Amino acid sequence: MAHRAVHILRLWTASLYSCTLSVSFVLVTLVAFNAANADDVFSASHTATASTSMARDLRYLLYDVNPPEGFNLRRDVYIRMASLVKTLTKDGDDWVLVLPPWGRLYHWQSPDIYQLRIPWGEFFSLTSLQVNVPVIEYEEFIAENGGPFIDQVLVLQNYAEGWTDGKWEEKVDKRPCIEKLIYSKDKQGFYRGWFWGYEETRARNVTCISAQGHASIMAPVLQKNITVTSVMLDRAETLLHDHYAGKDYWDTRRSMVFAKHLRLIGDNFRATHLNSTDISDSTVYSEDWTRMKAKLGSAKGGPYLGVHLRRKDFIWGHREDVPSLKGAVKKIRSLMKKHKLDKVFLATDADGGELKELKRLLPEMLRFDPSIEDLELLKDGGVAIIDQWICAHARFFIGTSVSTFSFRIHEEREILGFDPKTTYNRFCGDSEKECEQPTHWKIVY
Ligand SMILES: Nc1nc2c(ncn2[C@@H]2O[C@H](COP(=O)(O)OP(=O)(O)O)[C@@H](O)[C@H]2O)c(=O)[nH]1
Ligand SMILES: *[C@@H]1O[C@H](CO)[C@@H](O)[C@H](O)[C@H]1NC(C)=O
Ligand SMILES: *[C@@H]1O[C@H](CO)[C@@H](O)[C@H](O)[C@H]1NC(C)=O
Ligand SMILES: *[C@@H]1O[C@H](CO)[C@@H](O)[C@H](O)[C@H]1NC(C)=O
Repeated sequence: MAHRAVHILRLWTASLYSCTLSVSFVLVTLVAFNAANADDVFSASHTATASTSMARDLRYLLYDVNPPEGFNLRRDVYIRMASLVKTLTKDGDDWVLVLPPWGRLYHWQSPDIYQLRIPWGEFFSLTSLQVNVPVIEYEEFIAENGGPFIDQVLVLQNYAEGWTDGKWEEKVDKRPCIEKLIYSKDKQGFYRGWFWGYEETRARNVTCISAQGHASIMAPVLQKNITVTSVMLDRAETLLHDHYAGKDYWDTRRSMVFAKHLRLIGDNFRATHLNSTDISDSTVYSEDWTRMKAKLGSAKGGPYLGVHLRRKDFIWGHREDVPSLKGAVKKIRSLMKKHKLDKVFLATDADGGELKELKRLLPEMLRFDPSIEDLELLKDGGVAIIDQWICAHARFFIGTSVSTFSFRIHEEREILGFDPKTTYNRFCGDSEKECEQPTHWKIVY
């Protein structure tokens, strides 16, 4: 429990610091921030402690993802790992999923902000996640495990020979590592690696596994071949979904409730700038995700157009399916007119120069633009979530082609009960011939 207390203390200090320094959002929000986190932290700790003392053979599944992958693809990999844990526990074994701390993400570029070793509780509601599968934060794992040691790291990779005979089949085999290991042995014979910035973490053993198939293909390996207590799957994105958009997928997705303080800040922005409240917009949210079962078309949404305009690496490749700023603004204006909306909320990762140009082309656009003090508190991940939350409550939404950031907004709107016509829309490239619109994935309850 000790480090938990420290964690809470740290959050308090951060908040107080922010209050005195900045004209922060709303005091109420900050208080809620602490309450939400403290709540989550205690219950997580409680659950895990209870299970350790009772179960004889509690085992830990850790995982990490290819470093360049962004926040929202990582959220998708979580769903695959949760699915694997469900398979493992179905067979009567006691497994807990250790949440990989957030940090050093390629897109989190706000300068001079400490963004390392961020626990999941800062972005998601841990109590909500735990209703779905047993999860704990990494620091809790260290405490329960008696130190920063991971028994076995399995580096997942494809097959060196590719698909044999061009035929797809599900398989998993112990194989020599194809790429150079990003782990190295220290003087004591332990393996050192990135481990989310926890320099003191060590692995006792690292081996490579070629895997081709859905996440649960790893279950027999983890049950039979490997008997140690803690196993980490690195490059976990190698594994596919057990059943994309099936009930299990949606259960996990629905359990990924954003942390309350972030939702409150988003709601406050909606109320202040967009005349949008849950009651008037029919988007009433239940804290308990298992009770959220809104009928499609029941949500009305706030009187604004929600836009996710992905830039940066999406335009550097001169992709055909991404519009110019001019093209995007033209589409935004036409949608505002068509849906009789005079407000537009824009979420974007556009850089300084592009933002200036956007402001010139679309002076009335509203953005969530935190002060540096608020950014320190929320971090790039929190700001991204607030952007997504506001877009998720718009009467009409348009996103960017194949952006997982946009996909996660689609899902959030599906959960809230929006008519699919208002959700599954994307910008087309200026000269894109066949501009296929995103697929509607219905929730399976
Ligand atoms: N706040 C904010 N961040 C964004 C936005 N678009 C992209 N980003 C950042 O860029 C990252 C994009 O990576 P990812 O989430 O994997 O989505 P994808 O690359 O669009 O599929 C996000 O995680 C954010 O950090 C946006 O509209 N608002
Ligand atoms: C697991 O063990 C079985 C039986 O000993 C063996 O055939 C198989 O190759 C092993 N799989 C891996 C991935 O090590
Ligand atoms: C490392 O793990 C592999 C695969 O589980 C195992 O075959 C090997 O014996 C282990 N090495 C050590 C030194 O424990
Ligand atoms: C805000 O929305 C309500 C309906 O929900 C409407 O009656 C009111 O006129 C709106 N206020 C403004 C300032 O647009």
